[in-house]
Amino acid sequence: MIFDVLTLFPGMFASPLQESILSRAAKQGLLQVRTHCLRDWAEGKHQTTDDTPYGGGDGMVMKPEPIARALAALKEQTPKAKVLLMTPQGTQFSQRHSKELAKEEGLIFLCGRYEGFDERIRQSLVDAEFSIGDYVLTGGELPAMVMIDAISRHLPGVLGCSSSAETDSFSDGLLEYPQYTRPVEFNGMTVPQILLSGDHGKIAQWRREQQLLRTWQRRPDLLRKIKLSEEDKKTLERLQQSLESDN
Ligand code: 4GX
Repeated sequence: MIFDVLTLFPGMFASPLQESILSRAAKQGLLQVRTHCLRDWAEGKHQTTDDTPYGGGDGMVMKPEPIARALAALKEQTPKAKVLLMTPQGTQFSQRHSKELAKEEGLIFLCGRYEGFDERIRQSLVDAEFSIGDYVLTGGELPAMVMIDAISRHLPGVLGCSSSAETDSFSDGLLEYPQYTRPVEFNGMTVPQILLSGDHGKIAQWRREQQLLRTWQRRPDLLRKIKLSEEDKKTLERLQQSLESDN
């Protein structure tokens, strides 16, 4: 998978992608992140990439021509690559999108600053627009990194065989069960007895219960989105009743 990133600040991408899992994956040739400075496609002595908005108003707008030239150059190398624009106005990026996008051969991330891009870029040269959440950032660079990270985990070999993207939180639409490691007692708190029992059937059952309970308590919106098995439904009802009788 080739990730091309078009940005005014390529330096922002160095450290997050040169650590840990993504760096190992890049060294193994499983993925490649190539950053490109938008300024390289700008013209004139000052290599200007932005200008004042027509109609007046605050801030600056990114000019269309440098972006169009940059995208044309990148598309020549990876003709099938999808162009993604990072913006608060985009579709909210989710685990489902990360899985779908991991099937592409290449992705080109367009990262904007200021008030964003000239509308004609979005109209003619962009395949999809994504937001990573309802808050305002200083630019599209961090959203691009978030998406590259989430997408990369689905590429074959990136996570290694011991952990898999398919057994994570969200893979079945539920939150994760709580985890414990040594010591058995920490600051007066002990590990649930069942995890020390060695009974793998009971442990699996307890973990499923915890997943259902946590999702119900913290993210009821997720529970409404998935289809639970009859057994899960019964478990959830039992947990809800036992909590009600506690109150
Ligand atoms: N999830 N930002 C983009 C500049 C901008 C404004 C309008 C295009 C249109 C963000 C987010 C985000 C701030 C990145 C504004 N670009 N992007 N930037 N949240 O807040 O994706």
